Amino acid sequence: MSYASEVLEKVIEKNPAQPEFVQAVKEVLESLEPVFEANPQYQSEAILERITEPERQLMFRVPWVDDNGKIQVNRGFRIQFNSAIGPYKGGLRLHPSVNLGIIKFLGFEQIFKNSLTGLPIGGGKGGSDFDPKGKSDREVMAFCQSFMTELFRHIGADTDVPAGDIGTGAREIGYLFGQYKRLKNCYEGVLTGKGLTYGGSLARTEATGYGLLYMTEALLKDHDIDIKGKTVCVSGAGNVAIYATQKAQQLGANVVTLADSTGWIYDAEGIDVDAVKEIKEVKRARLSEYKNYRPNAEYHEGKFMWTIPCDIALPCATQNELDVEAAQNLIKNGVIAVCEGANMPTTLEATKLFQSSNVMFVPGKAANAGGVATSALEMSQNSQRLSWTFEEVDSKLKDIMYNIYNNIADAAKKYGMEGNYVAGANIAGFVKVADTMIAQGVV
Ligand code: NDP
Ligand code: 2IT
Repeated sequence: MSYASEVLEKVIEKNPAQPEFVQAVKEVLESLEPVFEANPQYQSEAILERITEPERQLMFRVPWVDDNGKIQVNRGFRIQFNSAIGPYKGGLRLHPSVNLGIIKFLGFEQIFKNSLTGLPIGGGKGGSDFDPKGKSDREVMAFCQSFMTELFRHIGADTDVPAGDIGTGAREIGYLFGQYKRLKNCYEGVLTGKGLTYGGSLARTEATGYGLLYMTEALLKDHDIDIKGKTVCVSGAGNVAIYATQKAQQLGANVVTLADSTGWIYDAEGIDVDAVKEIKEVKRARLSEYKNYRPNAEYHEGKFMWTIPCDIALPCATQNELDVEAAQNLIKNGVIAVCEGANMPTTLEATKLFQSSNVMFVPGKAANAGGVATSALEMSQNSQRLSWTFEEVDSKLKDIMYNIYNNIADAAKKYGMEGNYVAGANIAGFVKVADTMIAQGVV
């Protein structure tokens, strides 16, 4: 049995009932097989056994009082997965589906993603099964303050720097930062995605979506394809989806779909981003309202939007949203590229189907790395006590995404898997962390 299969078996045995974590580990380990054959030191140093075990796992009670005076209890998580190349870094997800396995899968992905950015950040992730939907601002604040009342002792600007993810946006980061500062009596860049008046970076809000499009553009350019005039399907209707849509439009593509957790919209003339921002960011409402802004658009309940023909598919909602059936539809309709804005939105089987059908496929850990990369730029600005202009940050983001593309393409080529960006991303992300772990001894 190969080293990778041996460790995968142990991971499955040691982490029952964590299917998303096992899925993320399987994808990485399988594509690293040629690296282990060529580099036996990774096995003798037990790098895989170490890298699949979080350095620290925190799980805690989050009690808060709702608007009816009733006590609610949620579960909080922070997984400090790997700090070889820098302080733990990664978002906080607030969604009722959150459990230990989901946060571990996200933290594991984050190790390699953060490595790919070329910046000094380790991997971490956290969150809670708290559902911000339908809660008042006061309830969200009460939850955030309680969550931080435990978390503050475990984080810090040089230790662990959380940020946003599903359900955690500017409002939540504000409440979390306020409570951290109060408890620690210290004004430091302990979170990213902060407001511009208290250490936030210009372009962080846009960064994940914009970065996804810089990656898509780099990929297409390398294959002599112009993104201009292409039809694009985006799923999700949150931070990543909205700014992916905006940048795709700026690059001359036509984005025709978006989706939230209850339904999806099809607008053949192109999505009206301002309307979506008002519905999702200001009103915190459902996409079904889009028809009030654009009467010619269609709204459908459910999840079957991948039946709409497109050249480029950008899944930007959540894990495993794009399955084999969706992939079959996309392939039948002539899709040429799939770039993941969300974390692991494509199932393993659907990913393999795209690859065997010669659809260009860039995994989330490379394609959505622009968000965390810009978070690292926010950390740099905080350390310098300076703020860079939007243009400065955006141009650094673009360079980072083009570099990631070149690095993952080269890594795949080096191991004889040209065009396999899943393998390329895993190899390029892994090697740097693994070599650093060896240099730092058995820790
Ligand atoms: P948001 O909370 O802003 O938006 C998530 C969107 O996806 C919402 O429109 C939501 O619908 C929709 N959605 C559909 N189905 C689900 C589901 N089952 N669970 C959760 N959401 C669902 O999150 P982001 O845009 O920030 O994140 C989207 C994805 O991108 C996630 O996978 C995240 O991990 C990843 N990501 C985010 C980064 C960032 O900087 N924010 C960076 C890198 C990756 P509804 O509106 O109905 O809730
Ligand atoms: O998945 C991710 O990379 C994020 N949610 C962003 C993390 C960050 O620290 O900016």
